[in-house]
Amino acid sequence: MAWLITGGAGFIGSNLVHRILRELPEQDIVVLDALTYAGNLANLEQARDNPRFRFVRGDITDRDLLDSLFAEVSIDGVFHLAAESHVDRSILDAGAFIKTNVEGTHALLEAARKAWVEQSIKGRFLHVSTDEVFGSLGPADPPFSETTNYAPNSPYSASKAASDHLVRACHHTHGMDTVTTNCSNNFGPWQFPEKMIPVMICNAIEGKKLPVYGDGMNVRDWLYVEDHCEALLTAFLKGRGGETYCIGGDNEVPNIELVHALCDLIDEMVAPLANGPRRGLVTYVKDRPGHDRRYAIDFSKIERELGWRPRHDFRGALRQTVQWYLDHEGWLASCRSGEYREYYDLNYAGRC
Ligand code: NAD
Ligand code: TDX
Repeated sequence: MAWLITGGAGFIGSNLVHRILRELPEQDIVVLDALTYAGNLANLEQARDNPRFRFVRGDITDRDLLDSLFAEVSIDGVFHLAAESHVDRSILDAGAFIKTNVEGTHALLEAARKAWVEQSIKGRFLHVSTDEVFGSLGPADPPFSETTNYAPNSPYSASKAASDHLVRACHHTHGMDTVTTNCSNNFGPWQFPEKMIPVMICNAIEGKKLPVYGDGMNVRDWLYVEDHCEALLTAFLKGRGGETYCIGGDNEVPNIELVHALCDLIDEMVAPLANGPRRGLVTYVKDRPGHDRRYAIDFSKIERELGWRPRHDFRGALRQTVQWYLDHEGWLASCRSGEYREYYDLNYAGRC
C-alpha cells in the first residue's frame, strides 16, 4: 500500500516527502505533480533513488491518468497538496486556480472514491488547505478556529474554500474518510522565491530593494514548514474522519517587523553592504488589491485532541531558513531562470 502525495515537488510537499521517507521506514509513496513553474524536481533530489519513492508527472485534472494510477498502485492514503498557491498570481489571472484547486480537487476526490469502492480499500483523504478561507481579522478579533465562518477574499482563497467544501460534501454525502487542515503562512527550505520570506531573504542578501506592500502593517502568523509537516502526519494518522483542524505557529507579526528582523539577521550572517544596514533597502510599494489585514490561528483543537503544537522557535527557524538560501545559490538561480524544468528531462525522462 502506498500514499499518494499530490504537489510533492512543491514547497510543503517536498518537505513532507523527505519527512515521510526519513521517519516512516515502511511507507511507500507516489508523488503526482504537474511540475508547473512552482514544482521543481530538484526539491526531491534526495529521494530520487529511494526504492520507496516514485514520481509521476501528471495533472490532477486528468481523470484518465488518475484512474489508471489508482488502478496500477494500491493507494490507501492521499495527501492533497497540489494547488496554485500564490495570491498575487490569482489576482492577475484566476483561471488556473479554478482549474487546479477546484476542478482538480473534484477529479481527485472522484478518482479516489471510485478506486476505494471498487478495490474495497479503506482509504483516507487529507486535504491541505489554508487559513485564508476565513477572510481577514480586525486587530481585536479572536483568532480563526474550526468554527469561524468562511469569508474568502482573494480568487486564491475562494478557490481553496470551494475545494474545502467539495471535500466536506464528499464526506457528508458519500461517507469518504476525509480530514481537512487549514494552516497559516509557512516558511522554510524549498519555498519558491515569490512568497514574502524568500523574496525578502534573496533580495536582502543581494542588496536589492525589499518591496513591502501598503503600510507594512498587515499581520501574518508564521509556521516553520517542518512543524506543518508534522501536523499533517498527525492529522492523517490520528485525526477524526470528517473533521477539520486549524494549524498555526503562534507567531503573529506585522510584515514590516518581520522584514526588519530578516534584515538584521542577514546583516549579521553575511558581509555588510557598503551603503549601510539592510533595513535601508525597504521600499513601500502599491498595496495588493483586497489585501487581508490580519490572520491568526487558534490551534487548540489539534493540540487538545491530537497532541500537536509547533515545536520550532521562530527566530531559530528564520536563521536556519536564511542559511538554507545562502547554501542553495544554484537552486535559487535555476528557479529564477526557469532552467529547472530541464532537470526533469535530464534526470527523470523514461523513469516516471
Ligand atoms: P507550491 O506552489 O510551492 O507547490 C504546489 C505544487 O503543486 C507544485 O509542485 C506544482 O507543480 C503542483 N501543481 C500545481 N498544479 C498542479 C496540477 N494541476 N496537477 C498536479 N500538480 C500541480 O505550494 P505550497 O506552498 O507547497 O502549498 C502546498 C499546499 O498547501 C497548497 O494546497 C496550499 O494551498 C496549501 N497551503 C500553503 C501554505 C503556505 O504558506 N505555502 C499555507 C497553508 C496552506
Ligand atoms: O513582495 C511581497 N511583499 C509583501 O509585502 C510579498 C510577496 C508579500 N508581501 C506581503 C503580503 C502578505 O501580507 O507579505 C505577506 C505574505 O505574503 P505571501 O508570502 O504572498 O503570503 P500570503 O498572501 O499571506 O499567502 C500565503 O499564506 C497562506 C501563501 O502564499 C498561501 O499559499 C497560503 O495559503
